[in-house]
Amino acid sequence: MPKKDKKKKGRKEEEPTIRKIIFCGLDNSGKSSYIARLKNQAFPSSPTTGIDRTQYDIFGFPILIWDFGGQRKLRTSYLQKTHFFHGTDLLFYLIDIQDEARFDESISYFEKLLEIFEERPLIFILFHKADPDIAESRRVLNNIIKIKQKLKKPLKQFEVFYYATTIFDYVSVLAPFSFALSKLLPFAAVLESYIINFLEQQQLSCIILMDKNGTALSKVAGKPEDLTFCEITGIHLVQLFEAYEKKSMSEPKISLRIPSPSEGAPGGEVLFEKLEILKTRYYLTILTKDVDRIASIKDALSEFIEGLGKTLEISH
Ligand SMILES: Nc1nc2c(ncn2[C@@H]2O[C@H](COP(=O)(O)OP(=O)(O)OP(=O)(O)O)[C@@H](O)[C@H]2O)c(=O)[nH]1
Ligand SMILES: [Mg+2]
Repeated sequence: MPKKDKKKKGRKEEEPTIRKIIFCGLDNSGKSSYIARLKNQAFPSSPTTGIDRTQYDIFGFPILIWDFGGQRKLRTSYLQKTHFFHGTDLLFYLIDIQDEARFDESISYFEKLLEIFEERPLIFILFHKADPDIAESRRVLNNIIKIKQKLKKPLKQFEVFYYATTIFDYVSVLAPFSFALSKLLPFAAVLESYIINFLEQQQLSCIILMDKNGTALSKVAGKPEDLTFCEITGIHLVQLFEAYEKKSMSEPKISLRIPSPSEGAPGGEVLFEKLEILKTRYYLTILTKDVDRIASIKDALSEFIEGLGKTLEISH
């Protein structure tokens, strides 16, 4: 569970709180590919030969990601050297949902891992390789039910979240990670209430704050369909702006009018803003259905963004 680092002697300021997220699962389950997709990096060309550690900063707040290579001899060694797992806040466990022949092997490894934890991390189980053409198939859905049933008992004492993911659907990769961050970041609740306040004040349909990889750090919406619409639109705009950034091109001011195709369907005006907080780029996607109020929303936006930066700097 989240913990505060100890103060070091002779230092007035507290060290930043560090969160540890670990990725486990059998070899070939797709852990490194999932992490690479999350960070918009090249896919790995070979299996992980040990533990790959990387740092992911959110508003200057360090998150350590540990990718535990899953080959058999590595798994055996982790189960003997359990100190690797100390201080874990959150565990992502990936199961290749297409590899039926290895379900029992994966469940057995997972059960052994669960026995190691004295402090109980949050558990995110990813039914991975649920590729778009098979995600809704009877085979995959049945496999998910079967595995969940088998894990019920060993997971009794844990808080667990399940997702079906695939590297071929970027939103499926981002969704569990965004939710995981909202569970770990101490300022998530403050940030969310600040954003809800603006949503209500301006009668907006949705607001999403993303980092430069498109990971949602906070998202609020009245209706789930508006959230999905805004999320997909926002992710693509983030990628567009990041591509401009790489070529050192200055980005345009974006305001997109996307009319609803039918009564009640998502649509409206999308405002998109790049922000700089603690020297890092973040992006704000806003959806309103009341296009006549665009001018007054834009007027209020700069104050909202300024307050957002302050909220985050203070909570940090
Ligand atoms: N169809 C499909 N293949 C995937 C997906 N994610 C990863 N793969 C493939 O699965 C294989 C293994 O991926 P890795 O990311 O190296 O697996 P890993 O879990 O890190 O494996 P180890 O490092 O050995 O533990 C690669 O060929 C990937 O291209 C997915 O969502 N769908
Ligand atoms: Mg790997």
